[in-house]
Amino acid sequence: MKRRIYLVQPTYRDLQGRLLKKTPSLFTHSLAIPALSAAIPPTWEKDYCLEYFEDVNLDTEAPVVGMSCLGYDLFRGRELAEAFRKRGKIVIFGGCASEIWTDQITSVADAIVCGNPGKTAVAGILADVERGELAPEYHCDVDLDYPFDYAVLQRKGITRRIAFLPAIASAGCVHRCAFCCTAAKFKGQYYPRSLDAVMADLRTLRGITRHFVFVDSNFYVDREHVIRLAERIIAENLGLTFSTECTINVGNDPETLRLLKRAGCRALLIGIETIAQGSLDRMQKPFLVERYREQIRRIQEAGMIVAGFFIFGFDGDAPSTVDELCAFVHDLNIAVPFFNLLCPVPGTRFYDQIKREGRLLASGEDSYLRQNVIYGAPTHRCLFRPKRMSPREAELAFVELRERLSSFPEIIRRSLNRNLFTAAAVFALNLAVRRETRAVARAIRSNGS
Ligand code: B12
Ligand code: SF4
Repeated sequence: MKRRIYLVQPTYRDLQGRLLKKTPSLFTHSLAIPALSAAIPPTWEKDYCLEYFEDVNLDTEAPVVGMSCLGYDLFRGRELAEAFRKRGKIVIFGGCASEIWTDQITSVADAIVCGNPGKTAVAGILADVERGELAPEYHCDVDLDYPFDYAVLQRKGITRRIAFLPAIASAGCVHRCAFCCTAAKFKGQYYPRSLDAVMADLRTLRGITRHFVFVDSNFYVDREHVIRLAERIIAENLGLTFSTECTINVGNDPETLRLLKRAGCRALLIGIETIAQGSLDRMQKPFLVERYREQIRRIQEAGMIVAGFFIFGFDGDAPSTVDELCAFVHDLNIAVPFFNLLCPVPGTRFYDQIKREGRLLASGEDSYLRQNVIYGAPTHRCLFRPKRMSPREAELAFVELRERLSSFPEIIRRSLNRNLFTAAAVFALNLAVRRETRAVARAIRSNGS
């Protein structure tokens, strides 16, 4: 058989069946295909399709298709898999959604790959394909210890449509928050990536951009790893700036904060989630709300801005919680507040709990497709019954919250910053959040639950 593989990352369909494509630009991009591409043995030819930017070639000459799905793109992946299989192709699925939502794809997948297969595992799977002995499931270790193939993102002007190119320094997370897909996939395991591989990627990035984002689920798990990485970035003087997502306990660590700043870190994206301790405890996120103010202040004093990921709709939340959240974001000068409505994602412990309690409203694929008003839009439909408000009240309060936080006076106040580049970046990100908010508000108001 011909040794050729077609690597596809599908886009999303919205509820009207439209494929979401090309606009708006993306904040960042997944590293799945650049990682896989670099892991394919040199004896195999490879083609790519990042469907958000380009059209899928169903008539590819490649006999094998690698389908990578991270979220609700899984449904589009399933549709494409059916079409490929009708044409006699072998379809192998992987990615976070494929892994934790397997029942959606078993009927269309020749194989489902769990984990992060490196060069050896990928070569093994492809050898099984050649022998005609492909197994229905592969459970691989996490191997990201090799440089990735960024050329995948450099085709067809794609990099120009990504605000911050991605890099990664670790996978997984030691925590097991009940709502989180990373917890569902990694179950409390954390894997630092080899620093040689990370640095090789940063050198590649330096030839393409000056600003990137570490897309680790939680950058601040292994303090020594973070410190050694920061020291290597400083020693190589790459002239890159970056942001990254991590837990708030980094605010207890002034030494690491100082090093991160020197290494080029300009923003930390913190999973704050809620300002109600009870809600945090019920989700098993092990942090103390009473320390938030001090921790956020320390990060800001170290010279980095704090962007916050929040969730609305916890059992302790009511429409009146909106006032408290707006005051918190305002008082603590959170540079970019990202709010999602709590979502029971299949595979998570929160999903199992809500289902057990008879509070699940999601009735299948369509419920999740309703989240796709624009590409990568925030989760904004209430797919379960919260305790202190109706699902409709939760959605309307969520829209009010986002609208209040994305008013122009709020955005301008948040963007004022000594550094011109940072101020411009914060303003642009807030504008993007405002655009999403308007699309979400239209969708919610025009379509009651
Ligand atoms: C970049 C990113 C995005 C980008 C994606 C843009 C794009 N077009 O690529 C944006 C910002 C748009 C985005 C949006 C969303 N995301 Co997102 N995102 C990520 C993020 C931060 C990085 C992904 C990445 O590069 N990982 C690193 C690579 C190396 O790992 P990987 O993707 O798992 O791929 C490896 C393996 O899975 C495997 N693999 C993958 N594909 C394949 C295919 C084959 C054939 C094989 C063999 C193996 C294989 O090999 C790869 C290499 O090791 C992850 C968190 C994370 N760190 O993974 C969240 C994450 C994937 N996102 C998540 C979520 C929840 C969302 C949103 C729903 C959030 C929201 N509503 O606000 C939306 C999705 C919107 C939707 N409608 O579905 C969840 C999981 C989603 C899920 N399963 O439902 C994650 C895990 C974050 C989290 N902890 O909750 N996201
Ligand atoms: S700390 Fe963040 S990445 Fe880790 S399990 Fe909790 S929500 Fe997920």
